[in-house]
Amino acid sequence: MKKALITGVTGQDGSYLAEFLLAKGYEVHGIKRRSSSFNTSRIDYLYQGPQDSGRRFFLHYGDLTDASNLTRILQEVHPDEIYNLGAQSHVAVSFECPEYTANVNALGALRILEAIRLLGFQETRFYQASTSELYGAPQVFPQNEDTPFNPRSPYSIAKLFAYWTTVNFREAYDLYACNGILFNHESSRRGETFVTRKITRGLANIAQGLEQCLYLGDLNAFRDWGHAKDYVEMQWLMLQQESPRDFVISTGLQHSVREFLHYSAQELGITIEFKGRGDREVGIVSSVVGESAPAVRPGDKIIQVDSRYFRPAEVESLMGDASLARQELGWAPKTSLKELIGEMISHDLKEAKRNLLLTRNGYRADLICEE
Ligand code: NDP
Ligand code: GDR
Repeated sequence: MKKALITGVTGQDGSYLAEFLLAKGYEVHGIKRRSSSFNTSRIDYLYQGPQDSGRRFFLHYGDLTDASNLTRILQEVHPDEIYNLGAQSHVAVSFECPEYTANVNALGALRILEAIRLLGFQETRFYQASTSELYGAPQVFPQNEDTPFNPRSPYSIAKLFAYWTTVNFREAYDLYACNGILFNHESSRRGETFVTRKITRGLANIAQGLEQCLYLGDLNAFRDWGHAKDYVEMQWLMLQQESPRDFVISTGLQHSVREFLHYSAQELGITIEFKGRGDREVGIVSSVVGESAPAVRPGDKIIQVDSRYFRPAEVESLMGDASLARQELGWAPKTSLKELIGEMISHDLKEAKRNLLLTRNGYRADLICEE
């Protein structure tokens, strides 16, 4: 039975990858951080108790900033494959915490690669979660494996270090180490502060009357959005090749944040018209059809641009060319943007309805805790 170790197993991709590898028959080990509240909600459904004789999913406490911990876990598990998905993954937050971001995203990758080398695990294969943010402000469209990098945030600068460290360990020590340069991928498990989930969750709450207005930053940024579930399969495939190589994974289509907003609103039967410019821009409801948004009326202001969400340096436009992955790995995205948005809205609408029901029926967390 093959063994995989996943850093960032509690995150969006980590949860899908763990599910995928377990279904393939792997023994899966994940590293989770100690936190004062539960942080395993995305993987709880995969949990197997210590009494389960067929147990193949194991969690270890650890942190990418802690080299001795990582080395010990590697030594104990001796994995065939390591997927380094752990990161401070929020670009805007990286401007607030640049040093921490560098420690986790840049040195974290180095720490794992050094542990592989020092333990003499020459057969262990390593996947690094690289990113389209490396391209930053690209001069070439669409971007592929040969497009020059031009990172524009502490997040992507740290990821650039990890990218080159991965290449360096491949060249210097002959390790099977490769980078997946993944463009944005989303799902109903996406963190709530990334723009897609912020939009689907915010609009669903507004539709049900739980919120009045959604505050957003740059609506004119363009991204190439795919589905996370499709993308983790590629992470695995990259480690199954004869020799290691870096691959771009993307859909090859781009849309603006504004378009994502329109499509999400449409799923709820809401049409929005934009008025004003810059940080004075607002989105007003022009019509509502169907029954998904009972709390919304024409004329409601439900979107407000807020300069607090602008970034010191913005990445305006990204679109990937995944021809190499198409050729070598048989890559083709399975989920369209419309399907992705449909899934996210449907999930967040269900959540909003549940929360509304709890609020209406007098649910009060403080009372329940006191019992
Ligand atoms: P998430 O933010 O959902 O997950 C990040 C994971 O990293 C979480 O499990 C988090 O733990 C963990 N983590 C954070 N800090 C540390 C640390 N110091 N030590 C150990 N673990 C840590 O990200 P995604 O799942 O979306 O992305 C996975 C990887 O892919 C990331 O490296 C990201 O940068 C990269 N990437 C993502 C893309 C995307 O569009 N999703 C595109 C390209 C690259 P906790 O749950 O406790 O916070
Ligand atoms: P990104 O994703 O920075 O591409 O990084 P995010 O969803 O945060 O931003 C995408 C674009 O939307 C604009 N935007 C907003 N973003 C957020 N978060 N909140 C807002 O209110 C808002 N309004 C507009 C942003 O300015 C940006 O242009 C993601 C992460 O998963 C990284 O880890 C990964 O490497 C890249 O995708 C590929």
